[in-house]
Amino acid sequence: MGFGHSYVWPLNVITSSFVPPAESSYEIRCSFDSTCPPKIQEDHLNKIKDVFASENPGKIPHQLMSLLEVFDRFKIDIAVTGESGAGKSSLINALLGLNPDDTGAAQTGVVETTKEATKYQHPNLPHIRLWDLPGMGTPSFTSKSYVKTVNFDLYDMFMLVISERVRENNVLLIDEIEQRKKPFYLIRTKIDNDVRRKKSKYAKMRALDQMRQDCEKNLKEKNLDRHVFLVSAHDTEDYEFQKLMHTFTDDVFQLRAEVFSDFLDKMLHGGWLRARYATNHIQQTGKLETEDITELQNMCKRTGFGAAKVRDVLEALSHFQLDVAVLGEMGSGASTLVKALIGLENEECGAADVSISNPAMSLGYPDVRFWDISGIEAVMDYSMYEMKQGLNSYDFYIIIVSDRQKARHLKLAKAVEELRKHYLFVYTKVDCHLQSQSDLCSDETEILDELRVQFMKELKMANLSEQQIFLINSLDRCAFDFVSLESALSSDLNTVRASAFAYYIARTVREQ
Ligand SMILES: Nc1nc2c(ncn2[C@@H]2O[C@H](COP(=O)(O)OP(=O)(O)OP(=O)(O)O)[C@@H](O)[C@H]2O)c(=O)[nH]1
Ligand SMILES: [Mg+2]
Repeated sequence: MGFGHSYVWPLNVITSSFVPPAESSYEIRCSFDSTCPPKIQEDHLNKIKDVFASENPGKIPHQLMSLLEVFDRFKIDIAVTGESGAGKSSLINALLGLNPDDTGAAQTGVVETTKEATKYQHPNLPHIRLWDLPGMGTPSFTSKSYVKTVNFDLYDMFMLVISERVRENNVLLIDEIEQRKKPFYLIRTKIDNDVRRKKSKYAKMRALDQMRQDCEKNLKEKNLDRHVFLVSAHDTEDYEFQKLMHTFTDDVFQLRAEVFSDFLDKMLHGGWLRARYATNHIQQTGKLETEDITELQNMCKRTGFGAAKVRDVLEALSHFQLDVAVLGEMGSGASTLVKALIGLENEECGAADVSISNPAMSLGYPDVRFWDISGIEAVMDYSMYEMKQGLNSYDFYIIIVSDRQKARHLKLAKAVEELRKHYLFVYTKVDCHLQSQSDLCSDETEILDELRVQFMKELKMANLSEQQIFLINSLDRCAFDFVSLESALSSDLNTVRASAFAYYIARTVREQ
């Protein structure tokens, strides 16, 4: 019996696209019973159940983890290409969130600037390598030899950058990309230049419309349906730069999964020559280390995984929702913390709209559902077994430390550790703590350091493995440890995703 059945543990949750079933006890079951809403849509789940139907569920997590560990190290290469001076390097800087003068930024200029392909790592997309290619149509990179010289075969996707208008060279590049059956975006940049002198809103709209039509006409003539974005690398808040970023972030997991499964297909089922060619390509481009390729081959032999099965697994993974429980006492600030994490201001539209059975979701944490669970004091009398039962349907936990005397957070953390899952400690309303200590004549840093030291002592005494606490004020995301909380959370959620998925699949197969 989970404590959800005898206790109504208030579950306050915010906006989402998820619509819960209309059952009166839903919020109870969802907070403390292992029947959280499905983490994968039914069609994908059914597919994956078929894939593993004849498998011993006990072996599934290990099999999946060894596949996903290799997949996690798999990199893909995106080339930013176009004519000389089109604005390729400037676009790369905009994608990386850098100014041209920042360290690590791509060099930009009014004369031929990029002379060799240069690799850039996107800070939030660790598996993606962006390549700034030299421009086409200069004496060193003539239109005729360009594709061969920069070697288009090395890249998995292209961002074709054009400025002013679509020229013959651009059409040539489209043909070369198409011949290789690689995806691409057509990015019309320097839009700010084109609309600067347009006085009225109407004239501006008309110019934008004409530019879009010019790009689309060339694609339509070739029967191609590709994304077109009108952007300015100098004004990333305007035009379609944000749309480009979001589309790219959404597309890129799928693309990586396709490139990976395609490689497996060639390696496992392509015949000796194709397999050797594909393996060399993956090694030479550094998409995987040699040991990973060997591990992948052995794993496929051991488990009988083929490319089609891997494709289904990765497809299900791309739809998998991670559930994060934000646990705190009544009034500890759990709701405010959830709102801050998903980027809603307290008074913002949607923030006040707290319903009892929707998880909070945000673009900042794709495929993560935050469950706001306050009122933990009500369940502290329950046994460790019951507590674990209740917590088990979540994948990750943020434990709010509010009343240190009662040490409830320690008991919760113990339960999470016994489930072999991960959590973070957060001390909210640290600004109030500072105010209450203001008569001690210590400075702010001393008070905060003292708080951390005391807390570490408690953790040590309780024999807990977590060694960090984030001191935050949820109403001010720039203050105290909020930024480091966000980056620790992103990195932890990335780490737990694969194992949460593997165990969820095993559980689902076992239950069917
Ligand atoms: N107004 C405006 N100028 C831009 C934009 N993007 C690039 N530029 C300018 O265009 C010039 C060329 O930009 P780069 O980014 O160096 O172009 P590139 O395609 O990398 O050039 P090469 O490497 O020489 O082929 C620079 O002076 C940039 O400041 C934009 O969106 N708006
Ligand atoms: Mg350049």
